[in-house]
Amino acid sequence: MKFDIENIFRHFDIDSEFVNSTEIISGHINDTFRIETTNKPHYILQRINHQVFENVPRLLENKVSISKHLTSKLGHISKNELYRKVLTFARTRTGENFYRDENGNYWNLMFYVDDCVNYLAVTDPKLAFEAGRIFGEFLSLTRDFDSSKLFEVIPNFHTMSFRFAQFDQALAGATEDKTALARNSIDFANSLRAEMLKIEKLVDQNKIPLRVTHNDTKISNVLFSQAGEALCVIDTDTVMQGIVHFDFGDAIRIICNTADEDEQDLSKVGFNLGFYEAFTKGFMESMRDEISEIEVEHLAFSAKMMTFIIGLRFLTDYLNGDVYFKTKYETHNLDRAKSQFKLASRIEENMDRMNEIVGREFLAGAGV
Ligand code: GN1
Ligand code: MG
Repeated sequence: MKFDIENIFRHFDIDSEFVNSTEIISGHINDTFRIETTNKPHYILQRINHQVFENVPRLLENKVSISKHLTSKLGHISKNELYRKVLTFARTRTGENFYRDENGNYWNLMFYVDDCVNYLAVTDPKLAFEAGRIFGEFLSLTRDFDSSKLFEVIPNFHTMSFRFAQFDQALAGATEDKTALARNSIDFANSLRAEMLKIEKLVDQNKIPLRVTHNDTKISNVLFSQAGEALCVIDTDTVMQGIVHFDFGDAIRIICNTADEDEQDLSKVGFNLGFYEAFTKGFMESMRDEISEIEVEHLAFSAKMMTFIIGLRFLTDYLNGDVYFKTKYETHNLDRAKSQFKLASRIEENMDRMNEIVGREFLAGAGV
């Protein structure tokens, strides 16, 4: 899709002039552009996909209120530092959080955080540690935000039974060709059904607390300083009420994968236990006092669960004819599903060690 970025930018209440724009291609859902202006700050302009997110104004309210909350919690740091640690949203000339163009597209504008680095994969345990610390910090800083006030931008986003129901429906309507090609993945998904529903049961029994969660904790959603310090968590589109397992598990899924999310050569898909250990250390540094024993007990398993659930969503989208995720070729979603399911198996092979590490890091420093 072609957009008149300069014209869209003009609707925001910004003094400096537009110089140029570059598209940032990484997410699967929205369209994102970096805008250079005559003065700093530069900006990030984003089109929020309103096919995926049905109520964009409410989504933006979530994002802005979470930023406000983080700002109030970090009130002690300088303004310049704050801009690097919390997403700052610009308003339109009419005072709104978003501009709606003549085609019905919703746009929002954020300050660009200068001089920072963003990774698609982790290559160093220090980065894994820092990512753990910052995702943990996001959870601990939002602990006193009433999560029931957040709008549910995508209902049942990480609800396993709901994702299975969507999968069952897609399977019932899929072509024979697709079903045949996806046979192994379909069988794998079905074989893990009971195991994958166990955390949801605990939530239903109120044994696991609900809190504010980010829900898309991939490593590319962390901004780092040049020196390797994690500064800021970005992409707060899916901030909603959730459980700690969503954020821990989804982060591990990306950080500890030795291959890309859509790797076709499954022999490359492995699990990096060293990065897992580093992430867990960082995470516990921020969360040790905020997390209960029952949550800790299932933390390692959450990596398998979150890897599985995205695999299931990719598989469902493949069977549905690729209506949700952006794809680059015909079997892209199926390849993503296979790759994620492979990773889920690799995680299972490491589960005993993963549980040991979580337990040890939880106790480290506690009560001493
Ligand atoms: C989507 O668009 P992006 O990359 O931020 C998806 C996440 C998936 C991710 C897989 C709203 O996120 O749930 O984990 O792709 N977001 C939505 O890479 O569905
Ligand atoms: Mg996202």
